[in-house]
Amino acid sequence: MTKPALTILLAAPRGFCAGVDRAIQIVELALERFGPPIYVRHEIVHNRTVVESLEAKGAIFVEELDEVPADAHVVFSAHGVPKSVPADARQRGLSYLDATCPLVSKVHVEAERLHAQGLHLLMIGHAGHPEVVGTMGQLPEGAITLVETVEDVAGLVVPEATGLAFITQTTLSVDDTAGIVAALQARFPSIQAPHKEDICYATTNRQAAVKAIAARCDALIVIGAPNSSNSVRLVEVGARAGARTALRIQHAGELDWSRLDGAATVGITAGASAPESLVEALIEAFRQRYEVTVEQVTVTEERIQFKVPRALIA
Ligand code: 10E
Ligand code: SF4
Repeated sequence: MTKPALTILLAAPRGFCAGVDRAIQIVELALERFGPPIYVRHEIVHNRTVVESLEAKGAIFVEELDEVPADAHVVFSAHGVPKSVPADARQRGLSYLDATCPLVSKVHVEAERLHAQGLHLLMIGHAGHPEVVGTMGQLPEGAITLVETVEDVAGLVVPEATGLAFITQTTLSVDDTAGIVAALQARFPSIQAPHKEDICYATTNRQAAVKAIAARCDALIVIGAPNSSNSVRLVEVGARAGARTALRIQHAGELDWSRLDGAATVGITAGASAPESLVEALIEAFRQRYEVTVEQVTVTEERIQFKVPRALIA
């Protein structure tokens, strides 16, 4: 039986960003340098394939420092940690490595700088996400107010007679955030914006690549974990930009093929924490069922790389 024809539009850039690459390298280098086990506080990045491959090499993932034995090495995840976490580690005499993405650390530094100027901060982000917990935890309790939606803006209660500034999570929807910022500026005309955009280059580029293919897609498939904020945003962006169906899967095995019935063009992308091997396996699964033509659509080339801490370089 002949297979039906299918065009795959492959979004580029997709998948690993420089911060994820660096964080994984930190765990791998720590395993080589100090030997297993290396403890990692929280999933190093939000992806089971990454976590399981590091576990196979001797990493042990925990949620809190009290699960780490006294003489162990521990790595903090790419999402960043509140100030209390390294303080706690020092107090317990633990050796720690911080795999926080430099672009998240940049927001941390910015929060401190704005706070030192006497400003009250509004953080645009998602409640409970580890990056938000980490960034809000750079300042004393009450110094930052979280804003999740445009609707939140009208009801915000902020200290009177204090200037305001806003910061954001790095992985937000560029368009939704612009809407929230506009609402903040309408209500608080003198609010200060970050020196440089907090939404990072990888988030911006992956969303732009999805927008470039979405209108041509009968279905858009995003590879990423349910707790991966940037991956979930890519599904929303794709649906809004015209993909007839937009869905997220962790790997090819999770795909419900019935959702692709009648599809002639399928878009594929991957969140910043999803390895390219998962994309390759998905394309291979398509090849089993369809006569596939792959067309890569590249909106920009990424060359950015971050250095790993010196202490890990032999
Ligand atoms: O849930 P997120 O998108 O923040 O995290 P992720 O691990 O899926 O992707 C990497 C993004 C980081 C570390 C946050 N800037
Ligand atoms: Fe860093 Fe952006 Fe990647 Fe987050 S998504 S780890 S901020 S480069």
